Amino acid sequence: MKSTLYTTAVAVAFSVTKVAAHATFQDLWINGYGASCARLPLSNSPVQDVTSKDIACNAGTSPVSGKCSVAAGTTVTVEMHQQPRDRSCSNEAIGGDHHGPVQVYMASVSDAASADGSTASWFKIFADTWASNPSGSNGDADFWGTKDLNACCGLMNVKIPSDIAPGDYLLRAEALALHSAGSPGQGQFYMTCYQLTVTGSGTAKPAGVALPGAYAASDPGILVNIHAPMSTYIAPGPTVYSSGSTRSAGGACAACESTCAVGSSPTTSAGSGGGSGPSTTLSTATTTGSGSTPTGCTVAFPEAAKL
Ligand SMILES: [Cu+2]
Repeated sequence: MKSTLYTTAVAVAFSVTKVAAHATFQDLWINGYGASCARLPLSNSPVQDVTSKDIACNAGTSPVSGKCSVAAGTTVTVEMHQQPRDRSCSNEAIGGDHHGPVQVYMASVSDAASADGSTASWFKIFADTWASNPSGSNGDADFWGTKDLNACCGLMNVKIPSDIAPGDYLLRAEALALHSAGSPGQGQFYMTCYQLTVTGSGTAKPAGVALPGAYAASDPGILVNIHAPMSTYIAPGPTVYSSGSTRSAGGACAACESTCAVGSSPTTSAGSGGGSGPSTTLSTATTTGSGSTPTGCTVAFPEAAKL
């Protein structure tokens, strides 16, 4: 599939060959506004070597200049598509029966605009993994995080824990596609790191794990045949941090997952800002500093250039 070029920056970032079905996490929505603080992957190809540094923030990515400011406790929304900003809900966010868990991590860093994710300490803040489908006969028919992404046009809500200390963080969204994972090394990881500055008065500094380090190719959630009946699924990595959140696979789309669309009004969500923002296009949210603009982002994504 040929990708449409949107902006110079995005076009350059996605200029390599695309493969249908594969996908990338792209924009981040904060209080209903799109924000650009993603270290966009250079292609939509997966990372499969869990011992590679690429498992942290995808292959070949570099820090970007923007940081997204977000209050602790805010529910943000990550967005995945096969092609850059292909928001057509008729195209699956991640296609090709790429079923598997969606998990999100954070790592406290001194400067999100320069931090190396492969040396960071990651704690898991969110998981939407697997649930049995009583009317299905195998794992393919069961409920998965990636199916929720597809059902919600690529959007998934993730709460930033309320109690974490303010400061810079990397936020890492990960989808793991398990369609070929019955063979070693064939689990497909799709991840993007976002650069955040978290505000608030929390004090928690959750213990983390290393990526690479926390995953092994033989983990039961990575080396697994989902084409057979499944009675359980153990997602890779540590347990979700106590103030993090989980979502039951197969649940309904909610809040931004249902309402965040280009040109729509922002929906009020937890955290500050958002409630009375402009109702025109999201590009108006690029302006910061007035009372009606969101507090969520320092750089809004350039929808006007695209649409
Ligand atoms: Cu694939």
